[in-house]
Amino acid sequence: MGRGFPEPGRRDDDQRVVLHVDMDCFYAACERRRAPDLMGEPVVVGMGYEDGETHGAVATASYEAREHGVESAQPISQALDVLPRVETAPDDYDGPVGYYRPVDLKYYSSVSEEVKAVLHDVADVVREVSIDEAYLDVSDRVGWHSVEIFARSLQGAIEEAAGVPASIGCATNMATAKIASDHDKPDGLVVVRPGEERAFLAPLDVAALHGVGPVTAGELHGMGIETAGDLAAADRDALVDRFGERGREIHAHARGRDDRVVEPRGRPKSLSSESAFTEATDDPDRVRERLRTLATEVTDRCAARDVLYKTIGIKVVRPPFDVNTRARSLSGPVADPDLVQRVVADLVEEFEGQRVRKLGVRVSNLSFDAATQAGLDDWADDGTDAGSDPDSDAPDEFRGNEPTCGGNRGRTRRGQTSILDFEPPDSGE
Ligand code: TTP
Ligand code: MG
Repeated sequence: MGRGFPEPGRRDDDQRVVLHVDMDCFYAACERRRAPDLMGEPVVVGMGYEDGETHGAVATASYEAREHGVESAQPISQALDVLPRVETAPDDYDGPVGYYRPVDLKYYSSVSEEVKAVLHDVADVVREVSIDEAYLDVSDRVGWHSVEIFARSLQGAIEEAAGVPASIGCATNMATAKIASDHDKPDGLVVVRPGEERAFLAPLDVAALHGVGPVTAGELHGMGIETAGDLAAADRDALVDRFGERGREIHAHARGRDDRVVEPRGRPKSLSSESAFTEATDDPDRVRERLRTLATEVTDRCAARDVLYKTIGIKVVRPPFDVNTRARSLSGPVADPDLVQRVVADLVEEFEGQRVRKLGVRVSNLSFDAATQAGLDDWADDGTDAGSDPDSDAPDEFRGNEPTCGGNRGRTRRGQTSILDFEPPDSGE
């Protein structure tokens, strides 16, 4: 605070809610997703571990493997020394063994797409940073009073949709959120509330700070500045003398300040909303009403982002897990909420009288150029099953936002859990 009025179009820092999402041992988690037997086992993903090979490095290791000293970027020979392969460990060896897998970037990218789709569904401002990392500005979606439950729900939604675990850091700025996401891995959730930044960072080594690489960290240590707390308390002018403009920057980061705005990068492939009934219903009015609400949520988000869509779909889940998707495509992209409502109402007709547990609305084949909007009268009906639509994603890629576990998840007005239903922040926070 004390920085005067926020610039137009941007909030005061104390009101911003920035999340940093970083997947836990991502490549290893992907391997576990397709081979659940590996759950709880030491898994190493890397190259060069086959017999006869000598070169290669560890891409990542599960936390169980890390306990034995295996880590990213380590020569694979070193990993094999401390954690021999289960397949080739000598008969008389009774130490720990690891499950080694080669890097399959194509598969990890596809899992990453599923994760990113969830992120785009819960936040309008998403900055994709790498295959397993993104920043979200969710200031318009959640206030500090409910950020923890929002982030827990997001972890649940990612796990449900993509089958891999994430750690999340929440703070008023990017630099602090990133450190927070790393602070309690795996499955970590660390919330640094406004005003707590400096105290949270103080005990950490300066090397943990954004902008402090190994060389700078060494120089700072040489100056007697070991922790972020030391750096925050150091004389800023002396830092500027030594490191130039960067001295000012790292001093600010050590104090938990970072003025960077979360600039969006990376685009969603689809936008969807889902919600579950507390108990399955066959009441057509309730089903239609719920779909209207979901369709409005989705088209509002499209409008906010200037997104056009070519395919409109619904998902109908009958108890217990019978997932049905239906979709229709236009010949060209449009942005037409009324049309979405009509199509959705049309598509759900075949389910009339059936018991429904969960519903979803999705638009896909997105286009981000408003100038490309086509006429509305030129429909191409895909038939009823989205699976037959070559442009359509597989049904299990339908993005939801309903967390899987109850307990500490958010309850909404309509009685079901949904992380899109959080109130905007209190103005005072
Ligand atoms: P990270 O997020 O750095 O690591 P991680 O997700 O494996 O583990 P953590 O729980 O600590 O976040 O990197 C993401 C992926 O990038 C990782 O799974 C594998 C790949 N990677 C490499 O291939 N080489 C490397 O040196 C590092 C650091 C990562
Ligand atoms: Mg990671």
